[in-house]
Amino acid sequence: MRKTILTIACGSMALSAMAADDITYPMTREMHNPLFIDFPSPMYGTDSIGRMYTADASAHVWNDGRLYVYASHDLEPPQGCDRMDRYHVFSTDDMVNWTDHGEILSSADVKRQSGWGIEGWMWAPDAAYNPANGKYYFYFPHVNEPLPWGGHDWRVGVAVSDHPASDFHTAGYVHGAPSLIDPCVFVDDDGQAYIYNGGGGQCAGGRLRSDDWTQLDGEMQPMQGLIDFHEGTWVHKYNGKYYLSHSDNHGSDGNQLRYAMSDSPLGPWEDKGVYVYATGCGTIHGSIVEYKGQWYALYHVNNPSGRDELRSVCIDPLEYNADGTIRPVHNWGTPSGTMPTLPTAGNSLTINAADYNNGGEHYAYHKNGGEAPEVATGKSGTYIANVNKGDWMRYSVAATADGSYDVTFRVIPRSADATFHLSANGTAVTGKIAFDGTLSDFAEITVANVKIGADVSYLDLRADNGTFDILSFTITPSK
Ligand code: FUB
Repeated sequence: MRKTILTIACGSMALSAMAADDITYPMTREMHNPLFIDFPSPMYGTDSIGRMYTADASAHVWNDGRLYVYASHDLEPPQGCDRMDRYHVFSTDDMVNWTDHGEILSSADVKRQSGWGIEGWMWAPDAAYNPANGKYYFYFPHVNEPLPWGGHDWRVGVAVSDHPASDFHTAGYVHGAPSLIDPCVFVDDDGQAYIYNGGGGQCAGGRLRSDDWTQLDGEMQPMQGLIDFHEGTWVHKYNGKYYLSHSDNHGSDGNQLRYAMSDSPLGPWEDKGVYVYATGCGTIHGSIVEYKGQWYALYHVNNPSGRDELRSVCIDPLEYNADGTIRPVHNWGTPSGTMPTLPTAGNSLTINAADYNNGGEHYAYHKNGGEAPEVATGKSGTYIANVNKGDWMRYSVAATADGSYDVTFRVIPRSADATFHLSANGTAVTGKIAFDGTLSDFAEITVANVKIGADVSYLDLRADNGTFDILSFTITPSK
């Protein structure tokens, strides 16, 4: 049996052995997806050090030639969104070595500097640079006060600095912006700055004053034409067209990133579909940026922690089609052998569970607790043992047409409550598959008429509950 424990190292010092006082910023490390996780971060309410969990990445390239990422900060141990109380900024000039510039703003700073806001509640931010005055603007959604009926009085706070990653000072908030989360600021080629915010199905946009990027020029208006908008607005421009990307309300395996296009920065918008499939994390929040001639998509996953309150930012190349539409971001890794095509009538395809994609925590497999899946060998062959709630394995496949398939899984349920499901491109294509009791050897269970679309690129086996071993699954066109 192979069992690999992933170690969390921080230079030569284990993170747990550090104290907050040991951290000196800026610090630079080589990073691969998921990003920033190996930077040390003070844990909530103590002096000890944990991992750096980040979400809601807003990426920008400023005129010093570096790519900057302004991110939300999830606190360990998991506190939930209400305890998010600070922001860090990260940057790179080679896409390999990333610098953590340290904390740039906290809810305590906001209260001290401008007298509003409560502790925590610092959600997805964005930043902008105004070449007319050389100032950097940091926009953040923050709760001014809880409302009596259980809602929140959200404001779009603004902090200003002469530097991209330090010395931000709160300048108040954008008066008149609706009480919504996730501000985004887009600066057009003519220098006009636009601001957006939104959540819970509402998205608004408007202009910032050309002489004061902390204030609105007129009122913000609802953005028209978006489909299934949830939150996380991001606006960018490519080849003269405007793109508004956002998370949706997709249920199984988490939210997805969708986008819409327009000839105007304030719409109306035409929805163009999904460009980042669900990753298993409840939320997703992205940005799109060009750096050194390559476009990138940023988003977050929960793979390193297995928890939606401890997220990690990822970055992957983004490609456009000739008509300006965006191809789904290829973040599902490379298959370990040849990539099988789904079978035609009269044929079947068996995929061994242990043949999950090569790659790593970003896209190929995930074992909750930071271990690699347990690959074991028995009389039936090589299988994956002790698959637990939150674990998943990914298999690249190709489909040539929309199809309906019967899928037979060979599984040993190790606990009576074991359930799992199959997903295609991040969408569940089966319900939760359950067993009657536990078993000592592999048993077959078949789910009939599983719909798999022609666009499918990968299948995920996702454990919903309990513990089971899995040997293989066979896909056969339904009769
Ligand atoms: O990070 C807190 C909230 O979760 C953000 O504001 C949303 O976009 C979602 O990612």
